[in-house]
Amino acid sequence: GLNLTNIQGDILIGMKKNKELFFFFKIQDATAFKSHLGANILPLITTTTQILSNSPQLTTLVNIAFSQKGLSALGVTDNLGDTLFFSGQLNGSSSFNDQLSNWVPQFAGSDIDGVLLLASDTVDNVDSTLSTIQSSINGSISEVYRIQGAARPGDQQGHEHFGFMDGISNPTISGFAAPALPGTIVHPGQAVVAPGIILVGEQGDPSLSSRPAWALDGSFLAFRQLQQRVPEFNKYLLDNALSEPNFTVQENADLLGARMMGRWKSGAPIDLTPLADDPVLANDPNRNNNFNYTHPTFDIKSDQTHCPFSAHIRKTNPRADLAAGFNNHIIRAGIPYGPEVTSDEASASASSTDPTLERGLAFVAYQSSISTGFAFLQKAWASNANFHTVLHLLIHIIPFLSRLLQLGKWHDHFTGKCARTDCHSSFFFFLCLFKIDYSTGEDPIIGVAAGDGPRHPSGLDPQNSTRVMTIEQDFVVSRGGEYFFSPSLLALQNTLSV
Ligand code: N7H
Repeated sequence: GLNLTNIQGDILIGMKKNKELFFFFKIQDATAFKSHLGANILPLITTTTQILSNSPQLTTLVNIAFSQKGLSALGVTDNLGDTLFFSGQLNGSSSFNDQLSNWVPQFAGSDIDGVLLLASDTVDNVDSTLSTIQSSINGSISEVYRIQGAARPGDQQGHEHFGFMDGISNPTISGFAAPALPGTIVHPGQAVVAPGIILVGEQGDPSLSSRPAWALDGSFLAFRQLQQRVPEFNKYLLDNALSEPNFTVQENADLLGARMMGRWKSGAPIDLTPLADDPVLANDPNRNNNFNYTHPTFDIKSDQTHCPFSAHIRKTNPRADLAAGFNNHIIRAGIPYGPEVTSDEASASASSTDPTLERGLAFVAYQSSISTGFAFLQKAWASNANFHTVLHLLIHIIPFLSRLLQLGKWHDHFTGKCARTDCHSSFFFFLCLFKIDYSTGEDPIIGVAAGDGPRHPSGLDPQNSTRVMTIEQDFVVSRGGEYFFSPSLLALQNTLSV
């Protein structure tokens, strides 16, 4: 079984507190820091077991993770077997279509050796734990940058800045669920993946053979500071409200937002409730994740009446769309940062240009391989306008081949009996294969087009699934980030602090 006292608490279950500080640091004195890491920080590190036992003395939860630079500074020469981690996020930034001019200078620099994650109910608790750590480690690390994350106030708690409930769907790993441990119950529809998809060195780790032994039960933490342009997002929804009959403009704007996300703001999945929000469904953990885009009498390869292919949650977890299954899973553990939208911002100007009002998501994803996890979801799925296009081609290629075998049925295709509605009008079948509107387009939430140009998601309009919408401006802007390794407690003790 898994050794849950050896696994840092944020990885499998999340620290789930209303305040979380990300304290990015540089190691100033490696020898001194190593001894403090073992003597002063290690005893404060919150394990998975401690979070599951919900022990009341856990006022502030503490986790720590290191960048490749940090491991090198500590004299660790082993290669952890993850090329993106090894080269650092800055080196790969162009492959995300990130604009470096938007990067926070500290992420674009070379000083970040590690990050302390401190989570608690209040900022005061977080600050006092940070000062305890700082005074005990005696200047052996210095602050490079910090992000104070905070759950949104009032009834928006648990919702991210666009207003959508977050943190509903995360995979769990096999061998973790235990009836006696309430936090580990598997809910209907939740993906259960091999432990090595999230934890390095465990069964199912795609690079199992290239890991140093001490890396066992660690996980790669992909951190991104993702700014959200909330007034611009809301304005786009209103300006481009859909045209469902008998809906008000606001209802048609909300519908567009729900179709971009794949969930209503409450969290109810549109695959189960396509045209109206359902807060009761949203709050039922046995139903709110129990869908996979299949429906009786429904062609999953073409039908977007329930959920568009381009919707954020369908792009980043295509569920039954990929019938053969896939190993591209991450566990998300982020938290919002920044202030609420002010009335000024929300009014006519609808712009978020004041840097003191920056808000967004302190995005955290855990996985055993950044290239099959976070980077794959972002690049191969979210930002890839053609993700799902392959599926569309397949549904044409397969009937095409089968028609070649049953020549008598060729006729069906040209007379409109082909399953694809948008194929009917097409006289020449092969032209249909190359029709540009088979492109699903980018994820309207987090997708970024090449050169940061306009995005063109399709499928958002339930009245016309081939309609392509143009989004000139990104609603989520990468302000940069870094890749870290969150080691096991044994590794902190026996490898990193000696
Ligand atoms: Fe996303 N959002 O509020 O708009 N995300 N996300 N995400 N996301 C999800 O199902 C959001 C980002 C995933 O299993 C929900 O738990 C925002 C990145 C995955 O069905 C909401 C940002 C990546 C899922 C948001 C952002 C992902 C998911 C629905 C950036 C990976 C689960 C709540 C500012 C590259 C999909 C839920 C599933 C869900 C939002 C970023 C991935 C509301 C605002 C960068 C895998």
